[in-house]
Amino acid sequence: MLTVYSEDHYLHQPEGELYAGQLVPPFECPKRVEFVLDRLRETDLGRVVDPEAFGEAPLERVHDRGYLDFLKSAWRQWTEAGYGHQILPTVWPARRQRLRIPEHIDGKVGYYALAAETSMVEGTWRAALSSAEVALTAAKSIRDGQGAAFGLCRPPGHHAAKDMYGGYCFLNNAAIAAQYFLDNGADRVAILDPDFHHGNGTQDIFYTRADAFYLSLHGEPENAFPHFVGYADEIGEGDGEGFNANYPMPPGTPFAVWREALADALERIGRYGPDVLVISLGVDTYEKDPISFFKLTQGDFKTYGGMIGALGLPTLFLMEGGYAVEDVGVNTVNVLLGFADQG
Ligand code: SP5
Ligand code: ZN
Repeated sequence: MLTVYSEDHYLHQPEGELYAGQLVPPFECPKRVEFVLDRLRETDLGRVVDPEAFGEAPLERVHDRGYLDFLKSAWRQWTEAGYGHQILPTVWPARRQRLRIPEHIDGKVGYYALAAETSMVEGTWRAALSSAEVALTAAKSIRDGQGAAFGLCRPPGHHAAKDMYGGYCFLNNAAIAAQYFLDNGADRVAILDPDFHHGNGTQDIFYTRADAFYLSLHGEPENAFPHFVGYADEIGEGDGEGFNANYPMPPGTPFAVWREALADALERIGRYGPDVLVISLGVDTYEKDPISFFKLTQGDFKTYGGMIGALGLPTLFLMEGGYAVEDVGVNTVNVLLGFADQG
């Protein structure tokens, strides 16, 4: 299986993450992908290549132009305001306020942010753009006939909506890749999201459409980020009704329960009959993940990779979350190895 990877992710290294009332070293850090790369090389899963440039057109298919311009210019505006540290939101359009875009960068940041744990720095835009190009390059290899590919994306993407960043995400790599498939010959795409967190951004982008079926297994919103979306009764709207499926699960959920949800999701994907499957591959479902509450073991990742492989679909894996840094490589590559055994 081909892996696509860019060193540009090093350009995104925030000073700290707002967590439990403190600035702590970011959970979402470069070491995560270093461990994945090391593990890929140990297991000779296949070649690792650099991404190609795609420009901004594929991003505009998913994101607002104004939002992209904000991401590109936020650091300049922030420093022009006299600020010398990472960009963090401090204010939001709360209930009964107006959704106008303010002029001052403080207002703009609050308008476009969906959470405050995610900081931006000077290189964030470049890193996010390269991460999307990693996803697009891997997608292109599948369009050109490969059965599977892995985009080692960092920063991740599934929390980024049409016009919002947060949850460590800026550009929605999975949505951009799915839209790329639809724009290049696919009629239907399924996006399966086994990351511990609900992919609010991906759900939002495809919520009213039938050409992309989004299915997510995640920590229930009552107890897990992003807290305000991800309930089981969110089934899509209009043309999209029936093409969104959420499987929220409570603290302590073991693999025996989680795999039943996965089996159900895979069965629904099989019935949908997509031309291609995109996997938002977060491994923060791991029992030792520091910010999550499912109980998957290392071997479980291989098992569920095999379950996905048994579908027999062209499959694009894109890296999302996973914060038990030293085990992220083994867990991620276990999914790919399990998939390849079944493929
Ligand atoms: C891509 C991805 O996995 N993003 C996750 C973003 C989560 N950010 C908020 C984390 C808040 C964690 N609070 C958990 C309390 C555990 N004691
Ligand atoms: Zn996650």
